[in-house]
Amino acid sequence: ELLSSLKVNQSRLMEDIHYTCQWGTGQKWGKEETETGMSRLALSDADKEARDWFVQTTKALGCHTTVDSMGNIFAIRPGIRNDGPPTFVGSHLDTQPSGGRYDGILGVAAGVEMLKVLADNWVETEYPVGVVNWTNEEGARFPISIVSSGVWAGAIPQETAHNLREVHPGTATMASELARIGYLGETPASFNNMPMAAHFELHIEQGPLLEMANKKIGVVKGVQAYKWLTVNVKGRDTHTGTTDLKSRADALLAASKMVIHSHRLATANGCLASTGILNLKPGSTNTVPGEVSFSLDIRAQKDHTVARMLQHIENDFPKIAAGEDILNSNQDCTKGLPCSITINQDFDSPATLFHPDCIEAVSRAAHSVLGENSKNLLLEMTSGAGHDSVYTSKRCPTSMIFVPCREGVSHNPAEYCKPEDCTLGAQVLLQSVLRFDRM
Ligand code: HGY
Ligand code: MN
Ligand code: MN
Ligand code: MN
Repeated sequence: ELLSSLKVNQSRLMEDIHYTCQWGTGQKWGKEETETGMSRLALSDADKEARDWFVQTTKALGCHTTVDSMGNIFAIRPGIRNDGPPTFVGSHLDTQPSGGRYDGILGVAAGVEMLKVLADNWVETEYPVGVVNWTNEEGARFPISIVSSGVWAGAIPQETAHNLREVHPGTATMASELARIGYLGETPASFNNMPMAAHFELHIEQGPLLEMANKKIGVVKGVQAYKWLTVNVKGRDTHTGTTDLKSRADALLAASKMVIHSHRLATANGCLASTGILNLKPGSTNTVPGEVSFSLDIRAQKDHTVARMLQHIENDFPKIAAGEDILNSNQDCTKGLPCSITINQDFDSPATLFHPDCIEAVSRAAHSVLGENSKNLLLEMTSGAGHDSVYTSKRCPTSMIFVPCREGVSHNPAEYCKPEDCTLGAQVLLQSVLRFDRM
């Protein structure tokens, strides 16, 4: 029927993506990478400008656009009836410090494109539809990922989020930066204040599965579990030229063994363990580092695998700090003095299963968009990355749509998704929303 013939406009969609990437530092990556790279940390000046664009654009398209106390921006296009909550599409405009132009940005731009298609065709949906930009999805600048959808869902206290301190240089907080750029809204971030009939998110896969299998659309059924820890190791600052190896409490040496051990544990338990932040003090060539803190990101399909990893870590890391030879490395590595250790759990996201109705809407939409050969072009999958959809799924029916990205690379300026794949994803997103609206 008429609604299934609505088409997203590929050149307009791609133009929006690249237009909004004038705000950020992608242009610093040299000619070739200018097409793909983007650095736009949450609540930076560049993020403010991208947000301003989102607010102005959605208002011009007839939306009622509001900002909550986490800086989440909700643009709502009225429906024929407005006595029920909107069906939202959402993602994020912030990026990694050395990110790409598709992670998050594609999902928001596809939402804006949906609004444009509806406006162009004078479509009235049964209920309102909305587009949401979630704040600090990446957790790169303020180190909890999907934090603002987490506050909206009531899973993370607002105070915890507002007090989050930036990783570099460590002076600003989320609250101070929200206020500084003018995005500290008055309405408390909550599903009570901003209820949703459903949440759909289009995203690049950020992994290689779709591309390897020659598939075009991932029907995402859930998201794997992940947990973030901060490990602090305390030794003793001493002179490198006068302190023999036996007499050192070298916090970095202990931390290094822990990082290697986490990798061994991950291999043994069939999961992932990664360290992306490493701070050492005092940071001097001729002082043995007396204090180290590092991040540990653990991910697995099953909650019990993550729980088992945590048990091993809590059991083994203090032993490594104390100098026990868990890694069997002391024969060729002088045993020094013991260090002390603390392990903090900063963030925990159990495995997520999306809602069957939304998965169904995406699957049907994908079949209708992909046509005859659709069976061979679809892949049902679980997301390796976290997404705001994890938290929306706690409060409303949710699911996601994945599109392939080149070599599965993401969180890297080389991240790339073909325009025709972006378009297919946006088309499936549009059709999913329309199907759900009439469900
Ligand atoms: O998966 C992540 O860490 C991020 O939220 N995308
Ligand atoms: Mn993302
Ligand atoms: Mn990301
Ligand atoms: Mn000296």
